[in-house]
Amino acid sequence: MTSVDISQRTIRIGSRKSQLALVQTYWVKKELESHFPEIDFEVETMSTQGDKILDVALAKIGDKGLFTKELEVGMLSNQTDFAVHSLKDLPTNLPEGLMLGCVTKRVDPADALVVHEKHKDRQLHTLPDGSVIGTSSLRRLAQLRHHFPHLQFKDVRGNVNTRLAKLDAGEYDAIILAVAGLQRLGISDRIHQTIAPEISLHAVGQGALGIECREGDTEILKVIKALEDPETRDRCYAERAFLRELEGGCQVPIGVNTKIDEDTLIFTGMVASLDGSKLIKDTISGSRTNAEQLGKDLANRLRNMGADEILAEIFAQIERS
Ligand code: DPM
Repeated sequence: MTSVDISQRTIRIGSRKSQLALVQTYWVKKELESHFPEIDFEVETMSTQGDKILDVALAKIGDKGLFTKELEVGMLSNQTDFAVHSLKDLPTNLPEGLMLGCVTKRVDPADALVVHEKHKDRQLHTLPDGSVIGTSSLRRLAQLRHHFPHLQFKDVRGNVNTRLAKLDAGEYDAIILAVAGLQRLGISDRIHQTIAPEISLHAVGQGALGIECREGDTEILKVIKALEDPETRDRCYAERAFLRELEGGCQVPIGVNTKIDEDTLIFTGMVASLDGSKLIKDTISGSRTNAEQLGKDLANRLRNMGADEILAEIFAQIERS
């Protein structure tokens, strides 16, 4: 096999244009430049469908690569060499010819409560009856409804900054955002309460970055693998196998929590009905070398505990809408 001399080549990175996407992509670029000072990296920005459609609830548009498709076309047409995503936005099944080449070290995967100034002395359980919480995540909605029936929920779309502006303008009493996004944007001071996993399990892949590249592009793979964190990778592969087995995307309230203790992976997963009235949750543990199998096994356990019915109900509801 003739190998291309990678140092002769400029590597092009595809990214969305949002501030968070750019922060993430430039972080990857900077890290790779320090590993490979001889290589030139260039960023190419693109808008995705998810950036353009801002007036429709996330769950209604579906989840077939809403935030990733245009970046994938860029790679398949050799316009770019790899793309940086929030791993939680990357579907569990990728288009033919592409692969998940690297999972970076995860930061705090929890969700955060961000409140309007007038509620600065309150927490989720002490917010006044009927307080309006902004989120378009069915996962957050179902779990919070389950624990806090006194709250109301309203859709909120747009990037993190747009959401914060809507909150500050008084459209909501509070909103829920990922801790990771707020930290990366340098606005962790907006985190009012970190939501414990006992209340709300995070999304699959939350807090990690996923780097997608062409299948079999060994030169590019070698480069991006430099940023892989094996512990995050095993946890996220298990989480993604769990989600794939449940055929869930962002249309279904599914949450997870994973930990690695020595060589053991401890995995909690849950499936809830949209109104939060039914919530099925269980924990499995086993060797981290079987990460994906553990994810599948947990999914099947939840199915046997009744998740199947919940999912069927939700899919029927989506069909009707
Ligand atoms: C996905 C969801 C959301 C994003 C659904 C979910 C949140 C949507 C909402 C799949 N993608 O979490 O249940 O709250 O209305 C997104 C964010 C980040 C990546 C923003 C956020 C940053 C955090 C990270 C949007 N994707 O969740 O606050 O890297 O994990």
